[in-house]
Amino acid sequence: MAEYFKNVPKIKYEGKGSDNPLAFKYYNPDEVVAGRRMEDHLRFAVAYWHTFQATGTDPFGPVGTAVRPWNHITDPMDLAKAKVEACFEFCEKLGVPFFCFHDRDIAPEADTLRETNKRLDIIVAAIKDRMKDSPVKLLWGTTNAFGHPRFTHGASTSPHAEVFAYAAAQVKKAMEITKELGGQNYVFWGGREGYETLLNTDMKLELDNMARFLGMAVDYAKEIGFDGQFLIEPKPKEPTKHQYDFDSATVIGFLKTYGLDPYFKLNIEANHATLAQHTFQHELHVARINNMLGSIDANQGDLLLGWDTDQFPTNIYDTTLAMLEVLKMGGFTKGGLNFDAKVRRGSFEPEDLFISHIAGMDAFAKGLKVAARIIEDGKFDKFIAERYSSYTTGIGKDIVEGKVGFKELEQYVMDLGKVEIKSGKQEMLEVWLNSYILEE
Ligand code: XLS
Ligand code: NI
Ligand code: NI
Repeated sequence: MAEYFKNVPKIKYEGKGSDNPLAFKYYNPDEVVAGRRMEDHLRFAVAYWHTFQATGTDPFGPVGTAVRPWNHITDPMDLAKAKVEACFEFCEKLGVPFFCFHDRDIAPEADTLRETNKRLDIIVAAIKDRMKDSPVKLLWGTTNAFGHPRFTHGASTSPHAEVFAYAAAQVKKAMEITKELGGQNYVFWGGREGYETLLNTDMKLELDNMARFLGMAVDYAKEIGFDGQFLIEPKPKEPTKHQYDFDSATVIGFLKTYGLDPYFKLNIEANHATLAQHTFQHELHVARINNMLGSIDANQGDLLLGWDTDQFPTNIYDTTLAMLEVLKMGGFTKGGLNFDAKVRRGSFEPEDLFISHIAGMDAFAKGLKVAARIIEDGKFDKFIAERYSSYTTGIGKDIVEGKVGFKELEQYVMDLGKVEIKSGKQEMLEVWLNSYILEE
């Protein structure tokens, strides 16, 4: 078996003092935090598309910069097979337990779906074979129904019924292979499900069709006995100007409108949150309080750039606040932290693939430890409980218990005089947060 990353050894935990770029400073898989091993809390995944497919191009540099150990392979199927080997070697050396893929990442598309599916079957067999003697598993599979020109106007929201049919056939097959590989989730990211202008768009039909499509997916999962979790990944824009799955709140509303909410959870991506003018924590929180937080695409954007830069997550504030949400939901069950992130065009050496993942894993390990301490201390929870304590007695309790209406409330305040409110103490709380991050 060929070794692709010859200069990189198995990555080890060396602790805070280490300055070895190929070692973990915080991520120590067996360390127990809040009653669970770090590895089991974090459930990291490598994204096939960024790590094995991306070549370092950008809109101004169509020629890739990435130096990859498979760059000399020209036959597309040989290349696809080599990448399977490279993926398992990479995940095993990093100690990442999962990977994620789109159907078209693992096998190149052919002229007909029949031929394409044959190619997929060959690669799926190779993955299955490699899985036999590897701890690496599939976190989720998905479909690329946005890259091919047929999907220019969308997939399930295309104005062309044949495109809807094509997308359905593609998702059917992708669900089958995800099941075959033991995938724990199946993701729907609405590639081009959105629109550019209402001058040519029947939005109502497009939304109804998107719901019909998801309903068919639910039916087919039942039919083939796929028990993975279905996830929808919100994103407000890009590639279309108005993506239908704008943010957590929009997706939850959509699912409820069409009665699909029992079958789906959300896959929240940090960079999509900021594109929607929300924080990552906001998106996670909205999903969590609706019992819809399923999984996370762990990356970060650049607030000075208005697009999905998919950078590796290194911001400890964000990872801390994110892990707070994950711990508060009781931890991941089927989901995990998928690095939907790519190295910068300037970071073109193979080694950078390891360094960037290590950076993200350490940032989330640190975030996990800080979040666990915050929860254990309970200071923030106590502050919030106190802030809303007026709803636990008297008129507040009556409001919560539905015992009063406008008339009773008017009567209550009519002669009340001055109403006392308290400081929200935001800055004090921000200092608390800083202290936890700096001390842990
Ligand atoms: C694109 C999305 C995509 C999904 C999977 O912005 O993040 O990579 O995660 O289709
Ligand atoms: Ni994503
Ligand atoms: Ni994205």
